Amino acid sequence: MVGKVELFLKSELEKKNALLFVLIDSEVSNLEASSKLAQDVEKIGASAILVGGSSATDQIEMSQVVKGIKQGIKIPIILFPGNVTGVVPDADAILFSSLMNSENPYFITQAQALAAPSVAKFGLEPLPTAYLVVGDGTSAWFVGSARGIPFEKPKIAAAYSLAAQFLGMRFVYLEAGSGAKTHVTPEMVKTVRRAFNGFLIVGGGIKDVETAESLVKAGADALVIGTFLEQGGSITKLEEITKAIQRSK
Ligand code: 1GP
Repeated sequence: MVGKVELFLKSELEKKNALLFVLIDSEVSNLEASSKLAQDVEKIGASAILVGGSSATDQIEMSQVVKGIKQGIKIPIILFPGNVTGVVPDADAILFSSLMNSENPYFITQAQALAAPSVAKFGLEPLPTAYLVVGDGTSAWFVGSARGIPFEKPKIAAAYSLAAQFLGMRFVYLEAGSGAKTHVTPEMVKTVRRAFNGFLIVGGGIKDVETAESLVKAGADALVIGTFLEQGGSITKLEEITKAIQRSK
């Protein structure tokens, strides 16, 4: 069933061409910094805040960060869990993801089964997502036991995305990994775009206007940016990126 957050993202996409999601890792930013950051990025046009990541495992801290952020913003908070510990109350939705190219079935269906009752209990809107890890050497790749899709094999990513669509998933997240040295190629995004009809999220290693524009031109619906801000990137520069992707389709 399509819920409020998914409808909101779709309506944003009609207005904005492509969306910016900002990732807040609750283990990197403290509560105060996270709340301020969320407010700042909402002002410059971000459409959602993702909270989580593969190394964010302190559920209590994450819960406090989500609660704290929620008070100051109107855009949705979407959980981005790396494990069952990434499911906390007070968020609006969750990327209910299967790491389809994991070698460990735990990350394909078992964590999901363990987490599903809490998702229902907390009233989180599940966004059915194929999480595809591209390349290797990142935390998402290591923690998720992913057999990373090679950057230069876009057809493999497209095949997984088509399989995701056939399985009823409405979101694909092409993930190079947080702080990745190499971002997903526009060629891969283009190939996936041709195969997959749903909402296409791309993230990992994006930190400049040129890259962001090329990924959106290739067909990304939303870009996720995290490390750029964690490493002191300015809101002004993020605003430039946001403006560029909102006009570059
Ligand atoms: C990581 O795709 C997200 O899961 C964001 O990546 O931290 O490299 O921006 P960065």
